[in-house]
Amino acid sequence: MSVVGFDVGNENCVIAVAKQRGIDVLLNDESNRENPAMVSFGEKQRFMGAAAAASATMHPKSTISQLKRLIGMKYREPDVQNDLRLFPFETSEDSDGGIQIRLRYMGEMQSFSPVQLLGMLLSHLKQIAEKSLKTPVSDCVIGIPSYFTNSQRLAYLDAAAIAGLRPLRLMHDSTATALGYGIYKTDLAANSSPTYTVFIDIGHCDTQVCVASFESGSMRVLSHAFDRNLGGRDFDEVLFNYFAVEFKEKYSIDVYTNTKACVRLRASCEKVKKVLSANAEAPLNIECLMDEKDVKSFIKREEFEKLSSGLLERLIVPCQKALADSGLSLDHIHSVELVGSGSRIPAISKMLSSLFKRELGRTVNASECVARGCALQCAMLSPVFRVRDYEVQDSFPFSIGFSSDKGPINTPSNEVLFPKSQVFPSVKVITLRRENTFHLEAFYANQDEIAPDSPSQISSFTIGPFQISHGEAARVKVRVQLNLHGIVTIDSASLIEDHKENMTSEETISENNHQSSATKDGASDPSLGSTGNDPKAIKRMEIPVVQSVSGALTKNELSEAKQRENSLVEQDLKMESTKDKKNALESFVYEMRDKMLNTYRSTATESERECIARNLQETEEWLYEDGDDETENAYIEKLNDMKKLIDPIENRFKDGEERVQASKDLLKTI
Ligand code: ATP
Ligand code: K
Ligand code: MG
Repeated sequence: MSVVGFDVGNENCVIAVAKQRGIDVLLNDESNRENPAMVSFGEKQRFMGAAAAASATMHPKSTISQLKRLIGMKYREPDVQNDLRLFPFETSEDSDGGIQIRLRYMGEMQSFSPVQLLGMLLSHLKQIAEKSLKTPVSDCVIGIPSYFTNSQRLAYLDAAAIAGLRPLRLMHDSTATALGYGIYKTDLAANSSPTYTVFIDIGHCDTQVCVASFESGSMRVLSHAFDRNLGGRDFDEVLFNYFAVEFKEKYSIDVYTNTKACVRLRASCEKVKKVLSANAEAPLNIECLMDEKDVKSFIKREEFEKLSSGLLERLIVPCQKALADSGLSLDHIHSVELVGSGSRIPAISKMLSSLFKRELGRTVNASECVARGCALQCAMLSPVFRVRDYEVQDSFPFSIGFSSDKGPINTPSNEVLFPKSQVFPSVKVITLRRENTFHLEAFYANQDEIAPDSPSQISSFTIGPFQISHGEAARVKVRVQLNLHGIVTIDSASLIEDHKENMTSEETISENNHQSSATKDGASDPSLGSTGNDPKAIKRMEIPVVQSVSGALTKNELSEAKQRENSLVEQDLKMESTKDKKNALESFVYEMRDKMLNTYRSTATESERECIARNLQETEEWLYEDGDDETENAYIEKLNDMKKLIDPIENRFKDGEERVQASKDLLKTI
């Protein structure tokens, strides 16, 4: 069993694996360490990763990237609507308010959900890992942004299930980075005060900041902050708009009206941005961008920095927020680590360096740290691997409340069951008095913490039915868990028989944080099934709990999705093997043409040579015309027909060879 960590980015995916001597990043077929986060549909087959990126400009409307932006989201959320304006593919709203991506495949319009598409991408990453490790891959840890909501987390688990992966943990990207940083920090003395580090990850679409404290043998995340909508692509967009305006004047073309032109200009702007990271100016040349016009321009770094000053300023906000929420001041911070390839713009490190009043640290591998941290965490959670004890405490960035159908559940902190910055996984036990079946709702308690206009409900739970004795309301204990993935669940509900002195307590909440750290066995709690921390209570009976969550697939939907994936895989394989058969025929034609001219020249008769030459010519023409897109069998048949013509000559030639060899052997023995 292998131990794998996946960083699924909006632009790049990285796969890391834990081995006895350390963490390795896996290479793909092109020997690259980064895999484009893309899925592309050709006419009859899908392309993933690097192959998808290669087909992106050819199939702009059926190449999907930035899937993380859509996963677990509702169609009408403002962030989704903003993104959809930029994406070249077609979308629609499904009956549950979710997103459907519509594209042409196998000659008709087909719809796919973001979960289905992410499943394809994960399955591709899994294949790369399996090919490289030569063993099946299932257990893994997958990085996720800390700002992911419950439904985004659930959608990730569904996508992983479609791909046949079993995530031992969905891990916050920055926590993974911090783990990879901390576990090798052996210079921390056991009794000295903690070291505080700020991690800033600027990706393609987002910025995540976290403050972590490190002690010998443990780390703890103190705060997470983020800007969901600020990353490398926003800098591309600044350039895109700049050139779009320029080209309208200079060439009278409006790229906004042309999907393909938009895709190509955006890709070029990203390149310009990268060139500007190392050079004072960068050229931009695109042939035949639209209306058969070539465009030509250039931009200076100074100008780019001026255009992106608003973005640079916005970067300050999550940095300051993370620091404020950590309760630390700037003097406490030992180092600031900048990661994510979006941060390679020189103006960014300049600005952050002056904000934090220091040189930025360079300890961490900026593009691999998330995957490496995930692989480490997977090793720590996996039963097959031994890692030295190291405690990881993460904090949850949202407050979560619970209410019942009798109104809010009173807690000391006003409806909030898990306050913001709660260490998780975490279990809390709610005690309620009820006569019959009741409902509980989990929700985000502070709308300011989640995206604007994002739904605040998380899950609803039906608890019951149950029987009460003496016609009196019974005490029900409900164990609520914020689990290792950051997903809210109810583990169990039980009817409690209690002693008289406890009858006065109406609604209470007790903490049960045995498993607040994510070390081994983090997913199971030894006290599960007991009654929380109330020693006088005696459990009388388990009560059924039915959970209805928004965003998760039902069992049936999941198995349908897996089936659909299987048939897509089958079609891809069929096309791959068709391509192989076509290539085999093509090489046969070239090989035989050569052999007829050389090797078999004297073996074949003139009429044979003429006939075969004609056939080879016809087959070659067929391959370029009618036979360009044929079935696997058509290529096999053609090849067999050709072989039938050539076999007699080949046999005669072999016989001749054997006779020559035999006489040589005979000579030797004499
Ligand atoms: P996310 O974290 O948003 O999911 P990701 O992890 O895929 O995305 P990264 O791979 O960390 O993102 O960074 C990708 C971004 O980095 C892209 O916007 C890319 O253009 C940008 N980038 C890569 N190299 C450079 C460079 N040399 N200069 C500037 N930007 C760069
Ligand atoms: K990445
Ligand atoms: Mg990233």
